[in-house]
Amino acid sequence: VILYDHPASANCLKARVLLRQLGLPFELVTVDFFVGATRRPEHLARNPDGRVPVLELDSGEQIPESGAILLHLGEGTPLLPAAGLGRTRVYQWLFFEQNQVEAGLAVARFMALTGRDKTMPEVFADRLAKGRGALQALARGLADERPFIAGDEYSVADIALHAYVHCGADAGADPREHEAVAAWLARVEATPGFVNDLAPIPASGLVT
Ligand SMILES: N[C@@H](CCC(=O)N[C@@H](CS)C(=O)NCC(=O)O)C(=O)O
Repeated sequence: VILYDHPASANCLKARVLLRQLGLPFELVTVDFFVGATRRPEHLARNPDGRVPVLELDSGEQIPESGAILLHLGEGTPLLPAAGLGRTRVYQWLFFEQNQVEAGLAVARFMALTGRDKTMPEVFADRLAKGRGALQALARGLADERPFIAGDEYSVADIALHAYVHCGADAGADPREHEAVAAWLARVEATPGFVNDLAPIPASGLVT
């Protein structure tokens, strides 16, 4: 398989973590969104929404959206429960990740690390508040003392949430202020084969 990727994207990190934990061989192709490469025709043909990650299967089929990639690769593995309430819990947290964590914390972090917090302070404050709310919700979700977010077993929902939660302090929202979140992050990072190779945002991403 090919992963159309960017090393500084935590949405892409989700797919890299799962591919490695499943021991699947893959080729990484960087699509540099800092120079507009995600919006060129060849990438829009892979993903109508013009973003990474996109997973290309050996059949040539292409799968955009980090959550869809996790679900596709997780099928039939211990990281995705069989259909039923267990799987529904995984969906619950995957949708939460996209609506609250990705749209709040991830955007606030990107803005803070690229100087857009200064050029668009009201947008930044809004996204940061949303991100802080997401961390509080996650802490409540972990308060039942089960080890992982969807229950007793590590799942693709943990991989999805880890991506932008673990680096929330970059946005000014430290996830480790919540004891339950800190302990969960440590458990996720200790799962076999977990590699966090999220790269720093390149200088070309900074607003001048
Ligand atoms: N909902 C998508 C979001 C993907 C996304 O926002 N990707 C960013 C990088 S983290 C991107 O490709 N941005 C470039 C662009 O918008 O052109 C997912 O979860 O995969």
